[in-house]
Amino acid sequence: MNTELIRADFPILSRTVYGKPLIYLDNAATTQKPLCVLDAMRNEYLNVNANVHRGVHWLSQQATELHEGARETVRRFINARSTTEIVFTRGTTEGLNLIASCFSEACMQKGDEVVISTVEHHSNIVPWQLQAARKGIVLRVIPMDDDGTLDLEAFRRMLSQKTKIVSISHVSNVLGTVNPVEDIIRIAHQYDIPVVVDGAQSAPHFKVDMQALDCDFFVFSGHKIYGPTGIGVLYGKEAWLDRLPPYQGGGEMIEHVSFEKSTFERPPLKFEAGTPDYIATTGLAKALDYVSSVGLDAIQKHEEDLTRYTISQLLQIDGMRVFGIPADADLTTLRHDAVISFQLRDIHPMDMGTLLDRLGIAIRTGHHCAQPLMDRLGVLGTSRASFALYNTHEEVDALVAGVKRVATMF
Ligand code: C6P
Repeated sequence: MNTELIRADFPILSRTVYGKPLIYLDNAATTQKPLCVLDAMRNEYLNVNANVHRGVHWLSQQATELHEGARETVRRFINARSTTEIVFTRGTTEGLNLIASCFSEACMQKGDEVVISTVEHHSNIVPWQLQAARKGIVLRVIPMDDDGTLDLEAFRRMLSQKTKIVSISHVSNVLGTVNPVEDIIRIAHQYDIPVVVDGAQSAPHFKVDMQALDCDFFVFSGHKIYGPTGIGVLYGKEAWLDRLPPYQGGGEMIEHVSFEKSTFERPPLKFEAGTPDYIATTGLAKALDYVSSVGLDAIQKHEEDLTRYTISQLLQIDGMRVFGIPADADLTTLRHDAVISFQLRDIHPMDMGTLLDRLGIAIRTGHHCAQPLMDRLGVLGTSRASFALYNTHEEVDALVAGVKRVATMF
């Protein structure tokens, strides 16, 4: 993988901040966009813009072709069986809200349980809590050990007749740990319990294959995979999508409407009320093609190299704690996603982030929308560096040098 060539596709990476080269290490929050994505979206506005699914006219047909072509690109990217299993959403958060709302309406009664885990992002906690308040459903939480490993035995013991669904992140956005979703899906399916996988932090970093994974739902965001903001994907097995009620009502999700009664389209349109962000779906498809052209295996290898290198360098600093790493971990083979959370002595993450920023280094600090996980770790927040395909070893060296410099200030 030629990182230099790749960086040329992302003009923002050559800008400076405070007169210093930008070192962008906040990719778990959002990634930068390659020119091809921006060009595709601009071209559609300039040359093809028309509402989709509605017009007999030429432009509308062209726009619809691009939009439905994007659905096929997504299908291929995650190896779903059919485009009917691909619902466009505004992002991971909307996908999870949709499932929590529609699933609990159709399939849950008071006292029924949903299983989540300690490492979940708020997006996979709060939507279920909203349903808990409305319907009296109960949240059960898989515990983790101090390294961030989920306790599968506790998970197994948690399952009962009352368990109606399991909703779990593929990769922790704080720890970078890759959760054993294959095991979780296999165990849940032994009890006929469907599983939702939050793929916000996995889909951008390694191959996800819906047919191999066999999860019932999978969600991710376009903006974390080099695509535009405001677009995301909900994959759902056809049988489940058929069974769930619509999420919102409006144009294009109906079959027939009268004042007495409406009937609905089949999935995916049933879940896509109103004019979709068809410019963003074009951008997303371009981003996925871009990722595929570089190759997810190459991206994964590059990011794993960077991650292992960063962890080993950080751990050489006195008083450094890196979260989500077993004490006896072999750093040369550690399976860890491109997210590293750390804490240096008692230096406040906000100070760390602010001082690194003055060196041109963008990291994220705080609770990362995972407050229950912060409680479990016994911290108020962490400093977090996260990588994308365009980051380099030189940038890691700058980060480590920056952290060491901050260390001397306290
Ligand atoms: N995490 C981060 O900096 P949206 O905002 O809908 O695109 O994604 C929500 C979301 C859901 N699940 C996981 C595992 C996530 O990491 C995120 C987004 C960002 O960690 C923003 S808080």
